[in-house]
Amino acid sequence: MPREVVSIHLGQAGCQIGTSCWELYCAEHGITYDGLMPSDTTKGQETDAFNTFFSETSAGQHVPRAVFFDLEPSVVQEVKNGKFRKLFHPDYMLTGKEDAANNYARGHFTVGREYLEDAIERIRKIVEQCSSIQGFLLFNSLGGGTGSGFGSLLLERFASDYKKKSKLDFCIYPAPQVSTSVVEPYNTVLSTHSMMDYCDVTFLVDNEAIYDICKQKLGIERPTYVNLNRLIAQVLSSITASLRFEGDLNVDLNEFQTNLVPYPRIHFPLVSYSPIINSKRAAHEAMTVNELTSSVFDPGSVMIKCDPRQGKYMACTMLYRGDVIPKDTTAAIANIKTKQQIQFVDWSPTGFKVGINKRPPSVVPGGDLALVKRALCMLAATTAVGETWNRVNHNFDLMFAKRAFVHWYVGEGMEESEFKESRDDLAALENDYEVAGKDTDELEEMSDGDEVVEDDDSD
Ligand SMILES: Nc1nc2c(ncn2[C@@H]2O[C@H](COP(=O)(O)OP(=O)(O)OP(=O)(O)O)[C@@H](O)[C@H]2O)c(=O)[nH]1
Ligand SMILES: [Mg+2]
Repeated sequence: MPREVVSIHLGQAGCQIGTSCWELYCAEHGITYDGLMPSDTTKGQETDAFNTFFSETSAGQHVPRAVFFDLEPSVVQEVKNGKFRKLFHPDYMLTGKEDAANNYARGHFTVGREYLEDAIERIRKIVEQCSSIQGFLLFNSLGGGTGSGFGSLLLERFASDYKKKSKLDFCIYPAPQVSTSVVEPYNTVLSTHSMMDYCDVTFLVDNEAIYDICKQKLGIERPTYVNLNRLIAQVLSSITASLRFEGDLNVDLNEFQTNLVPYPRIHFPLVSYSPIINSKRAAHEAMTVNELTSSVFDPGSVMIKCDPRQGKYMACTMLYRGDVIPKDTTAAIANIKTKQQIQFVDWSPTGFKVGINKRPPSVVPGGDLALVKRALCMLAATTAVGETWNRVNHNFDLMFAKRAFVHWYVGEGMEESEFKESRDDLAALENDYEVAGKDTDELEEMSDGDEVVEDDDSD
C-alpha cells in the first residue's frame, strides 16, 4: 500500500522551488511534462513506489500530489501557463488577489486568513484521494509574507486536522544577496516562533549558502532563482528518494524524525550535499564513497551558512544514492569517527543512520549539475545551527530596538507583544542548542549553580 506524501508549496519561493522539484522528479521517474509515463507497467494502478508522490488516473496520467498556494496570482499563473500546464491539477492551484507585501501579519492574520478555509478544503480533497497518507512536506520562505504568515497559519491548523501525520517543512532562510525586503528578519523570527510547536522537522535552506555554492562550485557568476532552485531541488530529491523508489535500505518520514530530532525543539537539521560539480566538467571525476562521506562535512557543502566544525553533532542520517555498497559506507563512516574536526556530543557518540538508494541522481535538461554515478545527502542534528538563529536574532534586534517597521504589523492587527514573545522564544532556542552541545559533566556543573565546588581533602 502506498504511503502517500502531499507537498504543499506556499508563496513565491515555495511555488518556484516546487516547480524545480517536480521537474526533477519527472526526469527521475521518466514522466513527461504531460504526466505520461511510457515505462509504467501498471498503468492506472497506484501500486508503485512513485505513487507516494504521483496519483494516477485510469487514463495513465500521473498527477503530482501537490498543492500550490500564493496570495497573489502571478507566480502560480506562470506555472499554470508554462511547460507544466498539463502536469499539475488546476484544482490544487489556488491564488488570491494581492500578496502579503512581505508582511507576516498580512499572511497570518488579515489577507491570508481569508483563504484558510479554501486552502484547507483543497488539501482535504487531495488527502481524500490517498489511501494511507504518511505526511506533508511544506515549502515556503521565512522572509516573505505569504510563506511565513500563511505557512504558520496552515501548520497550526494541521496540528488539529492531521495530528498524527508527519509535517516536514523546507524553509528558505533569508540572505542579503537575494533579499527582497528589510523586514525579512522580523518575518523569520515571527514565523519560526509560531511554527515551532506545529512542525516535526524543519530543514533550513539558507539562500546565502546556496548562492555561494552556485558561484564557487558551479561557477555561475550571478546566480538566479532558477540556479538556486535547481540545486535545492537536487538536494530535496535525495531526501525524498527513499519515499519514491523501492529499496532495501530505505528510510521513511517517521524514521527521519526519530533519528534527527533529539528534543522536540531541536528540529532544524543541517543539510549537506555532495558532489556539486558543474555539468561542463565531466563525470569522470566520480568521487569514491569515502571521498563523498568526508566531503559532506566540509563547510562548503552545507546548505546553511555556518561552520559545522565549530559545533557538535548529535545525530547524522546519511542518504547515499547510486552505485554504493554497505561495506564501503561502513568503512567511510568508521573513518569519519576518527577525524578530530568532527565532534559528537558525549551523550550520543555514534549516531549514524544510513540509507542507500540504488538509483543514481538524474539531471534536468539545461541544468547546472553534472550527471554523476553516486551522491550523498547528509542530514545532521548539530549545535552549529545555533549560529543561524544568532544571526537572524541580531538583525531583528537592530530594527526592533528602534521599533522600525513595527507599525506595518500593528496596522494588520498584530500586538507588539508578539514581537517580544517571538524574540524571547528564539533566544530560548539559541540556548537550547547551546545546552544540547554541553557535555554531561559541564551540565552537572551548571546545575550546581554559581557555587564552585572544590575537592575538600581536609579530613
Ligand atoms: N531560493 C529561492 N528563494 C526565493 C525564491 N523566491 C523568493 N525567494 C526568497 O524568499 C524571500 C521572499 O519571500 P517570497 O517567497 O517571495 O514571499 P511570499 O511568500 O510570496 O510572500 P509575499 O510576496 O509577501 O506575499 C526572500 O528571502 C527571497 O530571496 C525562489 O524562487 N528561490
Ligand atoms: Mg509573493
